[in-house]
Amino acid sequence: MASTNLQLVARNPRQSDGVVLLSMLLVIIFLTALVYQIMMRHSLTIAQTEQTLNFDRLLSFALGAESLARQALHQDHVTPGRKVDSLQDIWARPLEPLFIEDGVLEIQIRDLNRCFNLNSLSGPNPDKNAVRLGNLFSILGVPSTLVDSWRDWVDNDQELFGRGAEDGHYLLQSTSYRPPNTLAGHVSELHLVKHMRPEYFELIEPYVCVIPSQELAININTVSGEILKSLEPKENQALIEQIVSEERYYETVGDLTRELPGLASSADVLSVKSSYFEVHSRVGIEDNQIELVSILYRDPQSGKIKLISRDLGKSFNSYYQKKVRGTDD
Ligand SMILES: [Ca+2]
Ligand SMILES: [Ca+2]
Repeated sequence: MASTNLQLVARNPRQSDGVVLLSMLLVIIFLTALVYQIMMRHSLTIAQTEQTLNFDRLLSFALGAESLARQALHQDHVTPGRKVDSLQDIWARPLEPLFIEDGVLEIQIRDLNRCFNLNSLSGPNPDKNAVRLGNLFSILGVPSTLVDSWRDWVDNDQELFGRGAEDGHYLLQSTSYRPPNTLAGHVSELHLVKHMRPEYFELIEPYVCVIPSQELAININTVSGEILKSLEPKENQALIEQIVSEERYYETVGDLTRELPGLASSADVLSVKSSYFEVHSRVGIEDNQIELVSILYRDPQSGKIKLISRDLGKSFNSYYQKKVRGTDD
């Protein structure tokens, strides 16, 4: 009797239609999920491709800006009569933003011989430069113990200098690391040295740089008063301030040391030309933007430009954005 009922149930047309409908629904759901997955993958691929294309387009403009800066610096060198590098040079002046497609391109060129080369403490005879850096830190209100730790950071030994630190100190940190014990690669390495605090870095950063050279080479036509004072703290401070507040175009170092005789003992680190430059490029198209910092070396004889490094993602101090926002921040 029971088997008869089962046969009746199995043969029930409504039940049979229900099973078919359910099967079709499952197939439809499966196909919908498959199509959705394919579409999602397709959309993701499109988004990734679009992102890559946007980045490539922005990078192309930034590299174009770098090429423009290279050309300007080379042209500046080979133009007859241009004996010195000064803040009056075309490359040193703020450039108006260039409007491109749906965006804007900005370029700023900064002379790296205007600042104190922190790598000048890594040479075989860093004593004089360490004293100069200590004087600068004192002027800026930063403890001179930082000079000791920076000196140990870049010198090629493991002997502690003053209140500095070597491997023994850094390996005991919660995240252990080692000093390079050679030329530093970036000014941000200051954050890693013993005695450093963020507020000190803010004070120091505008006056120092990291050049791939052990030499201290300061361009007297672009340097700040603070660095000139650090070379000889007993020199006439008011006269230094007056000199840097005006347009400068010294053709020889002697022209300056005649005015400031105290700086004659530092004449070997002074110059009227620059060899290292930092090119900041910012490209903004619609909601996308890229910032590129390129370090360039200009051969003082031939004027040939060599790329030292490129770095993406820097903070660009945009004159254009300030103007658009109407703020000075
Ligand atoms: Ca040392
Ligand atoms: Ca060392």
